[in-house]
Amino acid sequence: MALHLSAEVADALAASRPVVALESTIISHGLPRPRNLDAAREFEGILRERGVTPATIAVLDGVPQIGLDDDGVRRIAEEDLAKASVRDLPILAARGGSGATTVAATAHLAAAAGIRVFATGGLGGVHRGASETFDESADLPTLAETPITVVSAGVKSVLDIGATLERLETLSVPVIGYGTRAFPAFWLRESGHELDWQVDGADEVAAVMAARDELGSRAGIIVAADAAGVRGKAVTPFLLGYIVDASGGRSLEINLDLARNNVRVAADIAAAWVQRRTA
Ligand code: PSU
Ligand code: MN
Repeated sequence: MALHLSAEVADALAASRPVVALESTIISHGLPRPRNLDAAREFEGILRERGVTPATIAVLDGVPQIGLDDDGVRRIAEEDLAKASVRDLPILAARGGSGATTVAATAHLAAAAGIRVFATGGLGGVHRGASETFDESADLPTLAETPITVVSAGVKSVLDIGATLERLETLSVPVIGYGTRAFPAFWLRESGHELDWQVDGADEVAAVMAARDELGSRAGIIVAADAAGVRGKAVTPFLLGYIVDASGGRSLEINLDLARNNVRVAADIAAAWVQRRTA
């Protein structure tokens, strides 16, 4: 599939400068208008401030875009775009259609363009009741065969976290806590699931990425970051507050905080990766 790289992303990759991929489904389907447009610009701004080139990914008029211009960012925020996972990409391409890419589709396209680090909010995973419905996001099997490091605040809060972690184990996708051994439950810092591995900085993640390459693995790496979450005795008041305010407000701001933090962590990892490779 022909990809279109924005000039700044193509230049950054050619010059071995750090690049971080960003997904568009969180903008199109995960955040309300008009706040989503500010958020899309803000995520890009956080990267630029750190000297990292943002590559927001979407399919526009049949062409997978790796890096969007101002008009492209506006389109993913304002148009009613299809939610596009990996299986939808050839259909959109053949028909000249447009779509906002999920974690799976973003990871697939970013890796095809040579991008190694990706920041999102929460991953898809195994839905509750999946033993009956088989509803498991394509995010999981895609990360089993897509060499990219994804920074997330765990998985979407409505999912079966234990089952998702079991599937990631089966699929041989490393899951590493960033400064924590507790797998976050999106809004909450602790899901009750302990991870096997913790790293305490971006250099350590870059070292794992390098070792992954040397070992010939094709799997992605999930880095779980939790900085904005709620823990301990704050959990119950938080949940009550959330139930009172289920229309948005507080949960929206926490969603944004989590995503911002993931973008910052991804920026550090992308910089550490480039430094390691060019050292
Ligand atoms: N997490 C959220 N909001 C979202 C998503 C994840 O809190 O909108 C999106 C991501 O793009 C993820 C996708 O890849 O949902 C997974 O959807 P599905 O379960 O249909 O594969
Ligand atoms: Mn599904």
